[in-house]
Amino acid sequence: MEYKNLLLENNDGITTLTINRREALNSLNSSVLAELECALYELDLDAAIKAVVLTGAGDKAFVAGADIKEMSELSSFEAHDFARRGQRLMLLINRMRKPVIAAVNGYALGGGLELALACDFIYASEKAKFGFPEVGLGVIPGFGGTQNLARLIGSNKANELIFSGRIINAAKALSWGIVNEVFPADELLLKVLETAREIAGKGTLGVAYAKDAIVNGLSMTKEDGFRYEASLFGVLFATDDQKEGMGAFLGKRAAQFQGK
Ligand code: DAK
Repeated sequence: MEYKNLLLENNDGITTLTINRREALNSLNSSVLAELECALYELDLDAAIKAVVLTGAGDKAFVAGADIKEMSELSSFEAHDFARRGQRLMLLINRMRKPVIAAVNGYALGGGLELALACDFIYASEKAKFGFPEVGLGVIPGFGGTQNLARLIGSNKANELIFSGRIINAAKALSWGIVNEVFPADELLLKVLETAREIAGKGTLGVAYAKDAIVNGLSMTKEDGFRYEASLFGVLFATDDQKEGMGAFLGKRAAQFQGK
């Protein structure tokens, strides 16, 4: 499919998906949301793709939030549709079998931070900036931001960021545990791709099931989570990937996983 607002680049089983709306700091309008949903859905179905990197075009913004211009003119029905589309996208990233890594190269505000938080983890450039300006616009984060941020860093820090609408820099986001690592701007994509390649070399189904166990286990009691983990662990013993992984270890050779 042809995309107006996205750039896709595939290298060795890793797709870099770049949101490309520089004139509006890559902000999310309904057409970007629809394209992202479509692209991620297709990537999830593509057996050749092992990991996805999500980033923003240019050196200023990852995503500067929802498109305020478009949002300000929405009818109630359209706002409902916009919310459902955004929430579907965040849930899709959670449900995807492939890891999705956010490479935050500049502003990640509002819906942009929500998009990054929906990814499996975040690497950032030293120029990155994070915040939830929503309360200053008279609303609250609506694409899962209150839930994902509080689960990630605890409610005290999430409260401070969301109630104040303050914008924090990459160093602070690192110390608060929002991002895993910070790199100089010109190294960010290289470092993200390095990690993506490392993941892509592991058991495809192992990575998919580990993601499933973590994402779904978070909303379970610990005992239910343990039970769920044990079931997925057991299922993996019916796969070629498990036989290949353990066989390669015992045969002292590199494993070649097929994702089946
Ligand atoms: N939307 C539309 N256009 C935007 C934009 C945005 N979010 N952010 C920037 N732009 C546009 C600017 O209007 C400007 O366009 P022109 O004037 O050149 O035509 C261009 O991008 C460059 O921006 P600036 O000139 O402002 O650049 P600066 O370096 O001076 O400032 C900035 C950068 C990021 C600090 C500033 O642009 C800014 O404050 N942007 C807005 C940040 C923001 O408040 N974002 C929205 C957060 S609220 C929902 C669920 C979720 C959401 C909504 C609904 N439902 C459940 C219904 C999410 C809401 C949000 O994301």
